[in-house]
Amino acid sequence: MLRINNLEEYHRAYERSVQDPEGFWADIASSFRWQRPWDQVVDWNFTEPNIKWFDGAQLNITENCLDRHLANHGEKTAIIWEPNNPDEEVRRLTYRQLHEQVCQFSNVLKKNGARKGDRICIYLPMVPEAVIAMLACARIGAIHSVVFAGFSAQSLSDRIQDSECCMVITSDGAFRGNKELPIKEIVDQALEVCPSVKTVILLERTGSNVRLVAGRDKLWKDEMEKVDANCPAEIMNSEDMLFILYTSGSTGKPKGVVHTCGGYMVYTAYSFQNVFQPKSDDIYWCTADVGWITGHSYIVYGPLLSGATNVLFEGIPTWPDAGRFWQTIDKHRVSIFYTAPTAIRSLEAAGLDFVTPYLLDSLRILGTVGEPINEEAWHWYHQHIGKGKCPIVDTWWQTETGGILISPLAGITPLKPSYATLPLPGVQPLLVDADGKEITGNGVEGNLCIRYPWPSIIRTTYGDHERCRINYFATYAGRYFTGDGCKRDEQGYYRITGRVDDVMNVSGHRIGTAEVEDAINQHPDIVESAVVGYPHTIKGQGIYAYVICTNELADNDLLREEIKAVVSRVIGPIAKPDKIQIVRGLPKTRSGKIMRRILRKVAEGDVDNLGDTSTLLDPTVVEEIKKGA
Ligand code: 7RM
Repeated sequence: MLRINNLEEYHRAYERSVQDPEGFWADIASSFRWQRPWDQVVDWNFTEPNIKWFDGAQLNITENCLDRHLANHGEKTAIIWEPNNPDEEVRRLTYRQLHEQVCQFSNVLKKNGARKGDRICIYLPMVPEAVIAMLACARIGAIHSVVFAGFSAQSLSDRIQDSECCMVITSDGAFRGNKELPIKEIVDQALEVCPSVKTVILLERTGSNVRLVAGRDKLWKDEMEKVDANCPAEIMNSEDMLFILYTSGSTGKPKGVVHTCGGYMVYTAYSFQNVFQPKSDDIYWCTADVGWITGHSYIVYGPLLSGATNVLFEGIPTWPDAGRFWQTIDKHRVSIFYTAPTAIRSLEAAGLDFVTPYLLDSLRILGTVGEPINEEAWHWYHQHIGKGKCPIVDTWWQTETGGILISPLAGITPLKPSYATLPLPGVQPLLVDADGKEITGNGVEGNLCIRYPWPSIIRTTYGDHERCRINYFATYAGRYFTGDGCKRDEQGYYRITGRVDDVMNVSGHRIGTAEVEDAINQHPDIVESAVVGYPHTIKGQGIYAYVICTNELADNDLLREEIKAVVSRVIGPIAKPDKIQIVRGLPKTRSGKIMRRILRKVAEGDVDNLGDTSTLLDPTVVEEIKKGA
């Protein structure tokens, strides 16, 4: 693995990755275990798009995550599981134990009819079995589709149906702070409309009473007893699908982003090692959920490929109190800590009394991901958590990029608060204007594109390649378009300023405005709605909904509560609007398009700078909206 050790090596690696990308990536890839070498390093065009990395090569990613480590550090701890309740016992799994569990559960999957290429849905809380289930799928060549266990039954069934999963791996319930979620009930409800699912494997986590459907539902522990732990890894082609992960776009329902085996393996390991610069005795903790891409790439694959020791956290940052993160860092002597700006801001707001009881002296490196970090939060994190001595890696990337594309390398790249700084070697960013013309030079701002593929770039959106083309490759011909706005400062450092499309980022969660509108419109009293994001001090963005009702209602507050309940039921609590304004009309152009720019301005409270409203069909609606804001 080509590990960069200083700034000069970074510049040299970067230069080589541009001059000779194939040689560069071939060298990196050569440090993995392949069953057969590749015929070609990369073969690509961004027109169809058709992108292949290490084509012709054969491998299994789990041999690289597990088997490869057994000879020299099988007894090293792979996972330290910190339960929701700090008084419950911690679980530890060595690489050898994890390997054994994964092999055994792979046999459970096979015994229940799962085969290479089948899609398997995983809907689990943050327990070691979530990691075991993902790796077991990968071991037998089944494609995992992890759904965050905070999503509703409808969101779950949409995802299961879209990729026709044959199996769901889930639990009875989930502990989240002082709440207990009825996971199995949600699955049962979802499966009423999912005929493709023949088997449910149920992990007992909370011990709550659940109904088992005869012939369909089987207990994890019973199934494990029926099989042994000997399971050779399925031989996969480099471009075989590894997983599908659903993410929100600017239109329609969430789409299934597809990642494939070889390139994803090479890039997650490479980026993990270079961004976080882990040493063999580091304790690494990424606070994301495995239901998001951050959990896939930087809890499961990147760290395990690198033989790291990984903390897996079941709980939430604010329970039993807002000191939970800091207490847990001391408890496990965490040295690399990776979290989201929204968590930092909410813990900052809780006050230093929750921080000062803890030493935090094990920390060496800090990271952030998911949304822009404001300077204020950056300094608080740096000073009060890192005690002024830990570099912060502000890592920019996306579900579609598979791994971190722009970030400092810890301890190597000079930092600049709120800047993701420089691209990793192999990543070629460019800024374009609205017409797609490249903006060259420094001290500029534009839309962020990438001009050359990297190994973990999205391959397709499941079942709908055209959508992948339109979303990412058609806006600017020959470029991958990220959907983000971006500044490049005088020094050439990048700062991602946020989405330029109709995707919101609420507490680091990606939510499409269209999805929320569709959910709101399910309320019987709503005729039409328009949703925009607005600046929110803790969440980064809040959700602002403008709604038109069928007729005047007696109780508007009741309506607001009902709308929130509908959105929770249809999507999940993370998509609940923060503000709901009842309006009589929406600002539309003569062609019927909603002018979201105006709605965003009003939601921001900037009602005096609405810009040109002359193309509006009925300018009086704007006056009314301004008054009602
Ligand atoms: C990893 C992840 C992707 C969107 C992306 C950005 C935003 C992510 C940063 C960031 C500023 C960052 N995947 N984003 N990281 N914005 N600075 N360091 O979050 O698919 O869920 O979201 O998140 O807008 O396009 S994601």
